This record gives sequence, C-alpha cells and structure tokens, in this order.
Amino acid sequence: MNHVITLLLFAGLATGALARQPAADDATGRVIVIKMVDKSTAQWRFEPETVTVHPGDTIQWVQEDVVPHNVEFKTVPDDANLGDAVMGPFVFAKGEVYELKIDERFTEGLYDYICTPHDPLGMKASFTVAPASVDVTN
Ligand SMILES: [Cu+2]
Repeated sequence: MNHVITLLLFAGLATGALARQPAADDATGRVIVIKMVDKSTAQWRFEPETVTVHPGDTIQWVQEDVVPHNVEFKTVPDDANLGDAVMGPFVFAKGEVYELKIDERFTEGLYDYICTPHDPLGMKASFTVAPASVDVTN
C-alpha cells in the first residue's frame, strides 16, 4: 500500500517537472535587436530589415533616432493573433526599447511591419518565425 502511494507521488513530481520544461526553454530564448535609425536626413529605416526568429525569442526595437517610431503589422500569417501588438506604441527618446516576445500570438510564417508615419518614406521591414529546428543566424 505504501509503495502505491510513493509511486503516485513520484508520478506527480515527474509530471510537474515535464510541465515546467517549456518555460525553461523560453527563458533561454535569444534577444534580437532591430534598430530604428535615420540613415541620412529623414531616411528612416529598421536595421536589419529582415531577421528570422524562433518561438521563445524576444525582438527588441531600439530607438536610435530622435523622431518617434513604432511597429505596426501589415501582413501576418492567417492564424497569428497579435491583439494589441498589431500596432505598438511610439518610442521617443534615444535608447528607448519596444519589445515583443515571440509567444503563442506568433505562429510560424512571415510578418511584414511598418512604422506608421514613415511607411511612405520606406520605413518597413519583416521577420520570419521559423520552427526551433531551423538554424538561423541573423
Ligand atoms: Cu518611424
């Protein structure tokens, strides 16, 4: 009888350990930095303009300029569910960061985004969410 209870306890502990595994993976996700820059006078760009990320990674858009910029998604995979992240807030001060975790909102595929006011001036970029099995070097 005692053996049965002990086994059940071990089974419970093992299940708990497995359930925590994805969180541990998330904690080791990469941070991908994309700069918001002015290449010349009023030539605003995201740099780099294309990156590939994995689920669990975090993208940080870093303001390197003095003109407000943001991240607004234009074309995303059909099954993505970005919610409020569809249009992010403006970053103002140099060094300010807008950050998105590539979590369950982001399914695999291509994400096209712009800076809302500067899209007509060419401030647009994209990233691809690829499965963890795909090696990426940005
Ligand atoms: Cu902008």
